[in-house]
Amino acid sequence: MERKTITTQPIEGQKPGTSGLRKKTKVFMKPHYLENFVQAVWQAIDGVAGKTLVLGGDGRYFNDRAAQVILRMAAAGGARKVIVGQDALLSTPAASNLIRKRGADGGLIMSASHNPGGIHEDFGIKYNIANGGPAPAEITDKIYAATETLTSYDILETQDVDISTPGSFDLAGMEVEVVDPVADYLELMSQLFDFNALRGLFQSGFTMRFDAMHAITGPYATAVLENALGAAAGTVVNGTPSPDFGGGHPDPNPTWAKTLMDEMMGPDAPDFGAASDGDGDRNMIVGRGIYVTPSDSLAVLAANAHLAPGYSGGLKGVARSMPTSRALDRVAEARGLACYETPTGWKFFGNLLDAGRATLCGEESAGTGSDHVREKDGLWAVLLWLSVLAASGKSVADILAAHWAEFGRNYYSRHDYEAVESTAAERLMQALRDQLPDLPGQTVAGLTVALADEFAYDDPVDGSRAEGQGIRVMFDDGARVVFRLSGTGTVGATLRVYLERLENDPALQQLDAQEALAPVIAAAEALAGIGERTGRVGPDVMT
Ligand code: G16
Repeated sequence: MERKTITTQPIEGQKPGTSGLRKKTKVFMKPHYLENFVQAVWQAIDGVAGKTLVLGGDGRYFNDRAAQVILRMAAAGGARKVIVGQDALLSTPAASNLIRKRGADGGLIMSASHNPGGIHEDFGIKYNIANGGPAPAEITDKIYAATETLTSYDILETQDVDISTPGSFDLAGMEVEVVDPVADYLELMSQLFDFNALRGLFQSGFTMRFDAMHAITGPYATAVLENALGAAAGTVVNGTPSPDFGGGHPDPNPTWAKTLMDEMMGPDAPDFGAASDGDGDRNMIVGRGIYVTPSDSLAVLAANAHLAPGYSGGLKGVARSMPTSRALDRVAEARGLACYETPTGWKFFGNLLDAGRATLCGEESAGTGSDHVREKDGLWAVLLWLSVLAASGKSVADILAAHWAEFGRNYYSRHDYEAVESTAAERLMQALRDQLPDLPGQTVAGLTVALADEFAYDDPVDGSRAEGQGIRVMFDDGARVVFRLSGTGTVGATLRVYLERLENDPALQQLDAQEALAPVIAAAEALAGIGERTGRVGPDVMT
């Protein structure tokens, strides 16, 4: 075993996005690409020497190879210990839990989340800090700066280490502890939820389908739902993680989880359906015959969280990302809870959770979570829904109808235009920005603009400011459209258009969302000229 210093040079474009660095797998496989980025992480955290890190990923193509490189680089850098998931597997929430539980200094999670995997698809890596959450801008900026000046990295020259069995061993003075990826997470869930009540639900004949989409949540969902809670065998489908996610797109939304949607809308639908993404932090919730938007799911969970033991004392406050619908705000207002509006990106919730200002938070992008970890957590959201269903004895459709009758319905949808030519997308955003000062008072496709701005966030805990976080146009009837460019794509630009309209009349709360949103969709087109500027006739994905 020899510690080597390898000469390298900066590689362009290693700027972390909304959630770490995501690139085509083949880009990550290029000489020095991964190594440069990992060395930049070490530099950003003032060196890895003496530190304890957690390491794991969602099992996508290159996960196993990258883990070996990271272990050798951690050892070469003098790390004290790396806690690694067996076979280098860990879901994102499980990694967050391990960082917190073991008091680690941080962790590296190998995932491109919901992006497809495989040699021709995407790979990614993100650094999480000691609170278990994604690195804040202060650190990601340092990582990026380091990638621009690197001249060398340190790595151990040795054979691959065997991480296929739990246990500990020494790697050139660094301890490697291989852990069962599921055990600690299962324990945490059993503390937050009443497993006896949930077992009772399944014993009463309640049926469920969980689509793990060939991704990391399979082993977790099987252990929790089928083994611990007694759900029927076969409740979890596509439960074995595969390097290319079975050739699919592990994004739990009605477009990519179509098989589950079809089953849930069919004549023999189970009572409850759910899906999660590549790295297990996102969730999709579906009832028999009814899809629950992530924004509604967040609001329903906030209104009912007290039904689970982990939240029986009530919530300290709630938070949502700006583009997420304001259904949550209505619950917060009714219950007298503080409600925070943050930019897109889970990292912005970290300070609020750490400071005890919020207990529950969520995003329209199928992410919901609480202060139990510092990441969103797909399976946790499913267990909280099951807790609500068990305690209320109602169906998902009845829960939603009652929720809308009490709080109003925020019709909501996101339209995505993927792989748009970057310059065209930037121009579209700039044209919107240029219109902002003149918009208030104008009527656009029949809707009158009340307020228009580009969202900026001042963190109430550390005072940091994030600007340029999406363009929002509010109409005087309570409707809203938000335009943003995604920070997680790997090809061109993804334009996200977030559409929302409030309906307080229960007689009008059962419409199809696209139909109910038609006036807002028309206003968005009139404002942005999406068709003309992108050449697209319609969105690629509608959530
Ligand atoms: C990540 C972030 C989320 C964000 C989502 C979409 O999720 O953690 O906070 O909402 O991306 O971001 P964007 O709109 O910039 O693509 P994940 O599940 O991909 O890690």
